Amino acid sequence: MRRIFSGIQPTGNLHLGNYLGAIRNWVRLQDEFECLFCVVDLHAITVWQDPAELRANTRRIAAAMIASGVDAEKHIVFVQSQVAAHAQLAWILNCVARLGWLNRMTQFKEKAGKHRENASVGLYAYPNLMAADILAYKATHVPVGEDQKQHLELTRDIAQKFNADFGVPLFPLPEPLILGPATRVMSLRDGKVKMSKSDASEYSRINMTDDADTIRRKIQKATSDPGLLPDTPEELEGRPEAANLLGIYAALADQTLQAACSQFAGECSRRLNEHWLTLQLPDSSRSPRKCAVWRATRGISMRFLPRARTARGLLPRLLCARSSTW
Ligand code: AQP
Repeated sequence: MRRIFSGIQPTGNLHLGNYLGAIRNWVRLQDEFECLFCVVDLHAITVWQDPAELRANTRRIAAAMIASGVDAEKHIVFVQSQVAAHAQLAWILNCVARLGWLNRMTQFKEKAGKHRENASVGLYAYPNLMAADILAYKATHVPVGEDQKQHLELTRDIAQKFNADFGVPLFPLPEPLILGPATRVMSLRDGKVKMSKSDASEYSRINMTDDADTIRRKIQKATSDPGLLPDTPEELEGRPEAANLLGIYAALADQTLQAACSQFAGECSRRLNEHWLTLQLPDSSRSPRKCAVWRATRGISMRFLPRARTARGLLPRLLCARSSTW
């Protein structure tokens, strides 16, 4: 069975990076795989979120997924915190993963920055929860952007160690699916920084809810260098902004980076940006305002979790440990 699990945090508006790095690939893979697509709100709260905003964003992200073409009738679209198996398995995996492994995670270093001592424990253990998300459903493939590759490798290490420690071939080792010419879309203000929902500058990203005028303004203001565009991708070395703009164009025009280089060789970036504007972006402003229907995933994860518990030596789950004096 080939099964996909992938998720997005409800930390703000979806942007072009989320679309090209993740959602567009989800939509394209839907016919080949059984899919679970998740709004990962437990990941979002590893950094501060306003509660009302988080609730609204959770619905908004699910609506944007559906507006982008995710088929919620055929596949499972759900909210992470509504399925207890994620947190339960994450704790078991916290006890499998090694501190040395987590210490190598670059995303924690980037997100915690200079204030490492003030970061939440959740932010540090984030990759173990991501491993639980994937392994709870025995997913075989995980479509992600380049930024999540290291976390996927960690998931494979955790699965391998669990299987070896307890002598059970319980978890398959999931394969990352990192597809297309824009697997790491960079900020429109700084080609060395990833396009991100939480970047303070609105001009750093194109949101999927931006209207045509806003997109035009953002592209016109996008940072580039004064050099002419080269013939080959290799010549983009050391030119992060030009590489980013060409990569995005190639992805949106559904062509290779080499084809985009050939098309714009000898032109300035401004000329490339004019072409950008003729390309179709997904319009998630047409998405349903409210997305209240989640197909429960309990059927899958609850059947499977007891086997992980038993392998680990834990007794069966009680629904609630309740005292009669409550
Ligand atoms: N810039 C990007 N280029 C390509 N892919 C990207 N993804 C995110 N940013 C880019 C992919 O989108 C999926 C969902 O990501 P996420 O929302 O769960 O977390 P993130 O990677 O931390 O995204 P952001 O936008 O940077 O959120 P904040 O600012 O809240 O941290 C993943 O598959 C990711 O690879």
